[in-house]
Amino acid sequence: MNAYQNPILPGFYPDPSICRAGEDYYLVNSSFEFFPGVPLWHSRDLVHWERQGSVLTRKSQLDLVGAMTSVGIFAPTIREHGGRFYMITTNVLKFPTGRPNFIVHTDDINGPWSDPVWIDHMGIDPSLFWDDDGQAYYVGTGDDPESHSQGIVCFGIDPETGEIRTEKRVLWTGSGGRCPEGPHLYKIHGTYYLMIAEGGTEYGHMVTIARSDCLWGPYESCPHNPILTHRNADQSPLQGVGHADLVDTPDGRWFLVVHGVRPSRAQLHHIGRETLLAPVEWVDGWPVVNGGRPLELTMGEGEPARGDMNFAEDFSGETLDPRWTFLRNPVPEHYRLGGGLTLISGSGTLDDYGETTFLGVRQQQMELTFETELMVEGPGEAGLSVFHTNEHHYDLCVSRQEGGLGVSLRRRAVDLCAQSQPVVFPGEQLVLRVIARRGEYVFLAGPDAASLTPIGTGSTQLLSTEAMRGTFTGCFAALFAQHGATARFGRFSVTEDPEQRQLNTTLPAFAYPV
Ligand code: 6LW
Repeated sequence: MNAYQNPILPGFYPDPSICRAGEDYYLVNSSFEFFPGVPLWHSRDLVHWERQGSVLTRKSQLDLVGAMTSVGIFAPTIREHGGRFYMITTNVLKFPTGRPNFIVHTDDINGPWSDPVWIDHMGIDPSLFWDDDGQAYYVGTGDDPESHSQGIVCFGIDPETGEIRTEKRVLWTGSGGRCPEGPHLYKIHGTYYLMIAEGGTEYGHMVTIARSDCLWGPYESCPHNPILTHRNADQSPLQGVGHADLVDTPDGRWFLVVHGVRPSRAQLHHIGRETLLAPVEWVDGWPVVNGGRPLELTMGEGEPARGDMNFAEDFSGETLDPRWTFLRNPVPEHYRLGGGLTLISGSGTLDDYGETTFLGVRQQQMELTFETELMVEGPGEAGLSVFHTNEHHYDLCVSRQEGGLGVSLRRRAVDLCAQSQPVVFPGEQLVLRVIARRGEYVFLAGPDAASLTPIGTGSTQLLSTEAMRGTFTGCFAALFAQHGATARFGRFSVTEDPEQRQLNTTLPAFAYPV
């Protein structure tokens, strides 16, 4: 394989699952409280991925009303069987119903997916497997949502109805790491392989595997488990590597997709868990990942292929690019396209779990520039936010003031909130710019892009996952309107200039600050 750059999907694209149909690869990620849910990707070469929209695009498939941070959609699995695509996942908001896990399907990968069928099983990280006789099986964590120690549970299932067809049995409890989860079951060369994640999704994350001649076990743990981990690769720019899914190529080679994080410095990461790719070889009936070595940002020899991070939107189309994401289910009347994008405040704000008017794109690299142009009417405020959770966001807030438009920087980190005095610019329109750097965000505003005034800075440290409580997402650059404002956004752009690109692709190994 030619050289390529990891992550293959930079930014908040965690818990990757992959399948192949002929020469086409499809990949999905978890999406938590963001809508639409479960990003869907297509590739012909495993390196270049094109966004194909999302799997869960309707409220009947994905109800996120009141969703708090990092609830909603957990790890999905995508599989193709008999020409039909299936996606199985968990909406953790449905735990009180006793049926949080569900399957949707489609016969046309470009078309809409079905409404869910719900499964009478608690636990997370469901996956589907079809045996040679056509019987489908569910694997996932056990029934007790409080306990991860039960291991990986399996049962026969009807994937069209969600009906459970066999008793539930534990297949494997893992190699000894905490949180055995994220299982995928395969039959390869007549042997059943159960690959899972262990160690938790943080810095002790691992990929482990076991095999058996019989679906129900007993499963034998691979003698060189974990087959992939960076838990001791403390100098690597990639950390927390785990939660993998295997795929073969039409010519018989093997790869896995897995997620990892790129910390900005030791033990701090803010742009989310990102999808990585690794080559796999089979030795003595066991998979060996990347020759047993840690993964690199640049894999293989030569100049790596890497996607372009630049994106420019003038909101002149009738639909939005699939990268645009809402926070929870959108209220459609609050988003209007036509001669720009009009955002109308909802009853929620960036600080709560309500009907928040929010339209964001993932921050896919540490060094990027975001820019927008807006006009604001009415009371309240609108602007550009660097948003990680409702408790962790930095917002350039624009409001009408005597003499023009006022801009202030509001930085919220849990119960600390600092808002700068507004800088007032005469005129009706403002340009807002955020320069994202590894350690800080720089916020600027002004009447046009050529004359911007610094408004303030904010550290990336306080928007890092490690400053939060058990969160699974990453930073967005988001347009918003709240507290009664109506705002018209004329354009939005993400740029990565050559210097930023250089910094993004040659992240230093850690010189750990002591
Ligand atoms: C997911 C679990 C995990 O369900 O994190 O990293 C959880 N692995 O498998 C949320 O993404």
